[in-house]
Amino acid sequence: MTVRPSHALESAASVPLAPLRVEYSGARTTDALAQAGTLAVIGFGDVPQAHADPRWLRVRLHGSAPVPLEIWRTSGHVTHGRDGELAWSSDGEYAFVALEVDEAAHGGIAGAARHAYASLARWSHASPTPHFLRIWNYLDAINDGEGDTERYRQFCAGRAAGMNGMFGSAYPAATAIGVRDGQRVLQVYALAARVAGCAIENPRQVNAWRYPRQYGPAAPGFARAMRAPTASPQLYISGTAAIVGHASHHPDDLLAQIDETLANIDTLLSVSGSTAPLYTASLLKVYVRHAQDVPIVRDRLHTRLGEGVPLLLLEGDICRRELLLEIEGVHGG
Ligand code: 3EB
Repeated sequence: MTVRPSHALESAASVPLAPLRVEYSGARTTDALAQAGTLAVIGFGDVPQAHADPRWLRVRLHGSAPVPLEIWRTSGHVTHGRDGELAWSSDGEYAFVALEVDEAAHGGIAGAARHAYASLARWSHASPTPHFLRIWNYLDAINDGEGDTERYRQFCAGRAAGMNGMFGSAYPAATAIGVRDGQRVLQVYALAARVAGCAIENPRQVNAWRYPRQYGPAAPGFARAMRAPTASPQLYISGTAAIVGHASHHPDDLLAQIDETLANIDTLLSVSGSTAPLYTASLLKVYVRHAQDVPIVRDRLHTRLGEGVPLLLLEGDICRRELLLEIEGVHGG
């Protein structure tokens, strides 16, 4: 073993990371897991959940056509394991960490969210990759319940309690989407890194963590995007919808919601300093509330962005009832 002088160890903290390679792939899960450098393989819908590998995760959302796998790859040597409820993998630069929390064991969705985030916080404190860049949240029946009892609002309250100030006002990028299979199991997974990223907010939108009280007792703790700690710019774009200021726009107009969402994402790209437009070097994951809207959304995105942008389209519920779609993505790297 080589003992490095301490100044080298100190400066290691500021050395940028190689970009994470993210792709949507028609590969088979087993083959994807067997490839060198695979940090995580995320399957959607009906893919068989036959893998005990902690890097494998199935999200309970369906597409109208066969949905590709999402594969994360690093250039380092990946190790993986389980730590209580947490499944993890890491190459020392990046980490994938995931958990599933049974709501009934925690008194409901708020308790489950609190438990999930407290678990992630505990994990990060002991990890060489303590900085969360991006977090995904999937919960059943997200719009059930009225007013402050709506399950999304309860989720936000529990998440805030579990985070317990760990992020200050520098939240990771995030997605929170509703599944519809009646399984009251909260699924949370995250990308963390050895070096912190830089949270990006959108001047067209009120910062989500400053949403006014009318949207629930606890504001959602996420940033609009996260600039990864990479030398070549890489941006993790949070779930983005037709919200301007803090209000939803175009409640009954799918095409206008798509265009407003793209305007929000374009603004994020320019704020982040990206010199490449969205239609290059991007992967987009699109959540659509109504199955019959999926082809319309696909066509509109092809018209606006060209056919070259990899799209992963899923049917899922957005956290506000009037929102018909949400788009997240990875840009650059
Ligand atoms: C919005 O802009 C739409 O609660 O983690 C998008 C991304 C949304 C993440 C979250 C919610 C979340 O408020 C909803």
